[in-house]
Amino acid sequence: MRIAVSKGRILQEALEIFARAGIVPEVDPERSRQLILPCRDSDLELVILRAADVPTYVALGAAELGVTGSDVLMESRIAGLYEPLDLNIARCRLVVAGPAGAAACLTRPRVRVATKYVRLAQEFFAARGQQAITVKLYGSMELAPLAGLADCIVDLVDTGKTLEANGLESYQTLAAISSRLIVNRGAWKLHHDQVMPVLARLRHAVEANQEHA
Ligand code: PRT
Ligand code: MG
Repeated sequence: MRIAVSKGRILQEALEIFARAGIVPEVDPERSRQLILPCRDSDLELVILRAADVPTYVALGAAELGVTGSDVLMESRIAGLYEPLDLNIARCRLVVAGPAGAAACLTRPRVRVATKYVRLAQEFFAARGQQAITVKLYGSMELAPLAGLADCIVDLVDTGKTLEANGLESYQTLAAISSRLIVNRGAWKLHHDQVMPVLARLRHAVEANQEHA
């Protein structure tokens, strides 16, 4: 079976949980350029992907299992996936943020929002009865209000240091975020006897990880 894992900040914490579950790639994915990584003593292999590509691989069955952020899952809302386990890693919050002291934009009828999470931002402002004019960005969201591109941003915050360093503050939290194990629905049914033991090992590994945190 193949496990698709988000590269970047999720990867290191995911590898720690995998190691506890006895899932250990033969080469170090943080050093190697290999894209398919066979694991020791098993028929499992890891594929390392951009976060947003993980649900696509798993939904289409190119990987049976995957690990990605709940932010990615909420925004993409791809069908054909089960989400049986919260790995409780790469935790952060999805927030509306903007220049310090300018939270009044949350009360105006129209607001310009820069974000990678266009769908979630639209839904948030629509529920408040505000019209959101969204600008889709792929990175450095924090720059948008400073450059006059938007009134506010919808983005992830961990320590809050990036916001602070740029004179911004969080106005409101939309969701708590963590990484999730996802499983292809077909694999869940057809390969139940292969999926279940891996899920059980990962569940124990997550519990052990929590105890040592
Ligand atoms: O890099 P690439 O373009 O391939 O994709 P990516 O940027 O989406 O990947 P990467 O490696 O950044 O990982 C993203 C995933 O990690 C997200 O989908 C989340 O599930 C998770 N995650 C957890 C975070 C953070 N914490 C986080 N703090 N992703 C991004 N950030 C960024 C945030 O956007 C902001 O710019 O970190 C900055 C804020 O950090 P603080 O500590 O200053 O608040
Ligand atoms: Mg990144």
